[in-house]
Amino acid sequence: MTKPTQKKDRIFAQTKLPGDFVFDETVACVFEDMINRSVPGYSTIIAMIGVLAEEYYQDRSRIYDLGCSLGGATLAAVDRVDCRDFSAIAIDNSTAMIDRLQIKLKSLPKFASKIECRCEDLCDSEISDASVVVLNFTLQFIPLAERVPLLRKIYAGMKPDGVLIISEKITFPDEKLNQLFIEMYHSFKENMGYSKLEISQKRAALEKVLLPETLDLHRDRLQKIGFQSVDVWFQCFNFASMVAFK
Ligand code: GEK
Repeated sequence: MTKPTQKKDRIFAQTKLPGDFVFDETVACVFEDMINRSVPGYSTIIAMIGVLAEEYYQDRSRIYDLGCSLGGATLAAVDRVDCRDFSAIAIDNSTAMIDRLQIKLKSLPKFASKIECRCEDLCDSEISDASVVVLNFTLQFIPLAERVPLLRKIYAGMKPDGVLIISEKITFPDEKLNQLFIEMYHSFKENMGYSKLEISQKRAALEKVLLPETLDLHRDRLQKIGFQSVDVWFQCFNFASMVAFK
């Protein structure tokens, strides 16, 4: 069995024709490098998802990783609840991502039988008996009108005291702060080795598909749906991660 290789992200290094960003094979084969160099604090967030899963996973319940990509958050969570009898469901609508995750799981036999991979649109997914639900930089790609129905479905499928972890790129109502955090983020990306061309071409490709919202909007929406104790546990520039309890 050949392990899927991961390459350096050079997708936007040459001038490209305009087009929307898609999670295809080209992205899947550089994804680890791309997300680590593009999301400030990604490795910290992944590690802390493991810590939160260990704390809030309830016996005989399920862990859901919605928009799992290559399973970074799934594996961090299951690694921390490994001594308990768990079941995890990793969902993504990108065939390229799910195929790679399934191949990766073949080399991790102790987890393979306990992690179900589903290639489907998470807006159509069934969610039940969940004590830990992860939306790690996924909600931002869901059309705005589908976010409330999706979050309601997640809430309905969760057990009392279960935790939802939502990480997102965010926007700020104060235009000066918004600009400042975007500029700081672009400096971060330059420090991570991306050129100005790569940064601007990726930004243009994401413009219509990654739709960020404010932290206030996230908090209000989650509370209106019924979640309690909602707040941010991580923030760096225009990236944040929140917890919300049922
Ligand atoms: C991580 N959580 O490494 N249904 C299912 N999957 C979707 C949908 C949808 N409607 N829309 C987007 N996706 C991961 C990182 S990446 C974030 C998540 C990023 C999937 C999409 O295919 C992609 O794999 C993932 O959501 C977003 O912790 O690249 O910024």
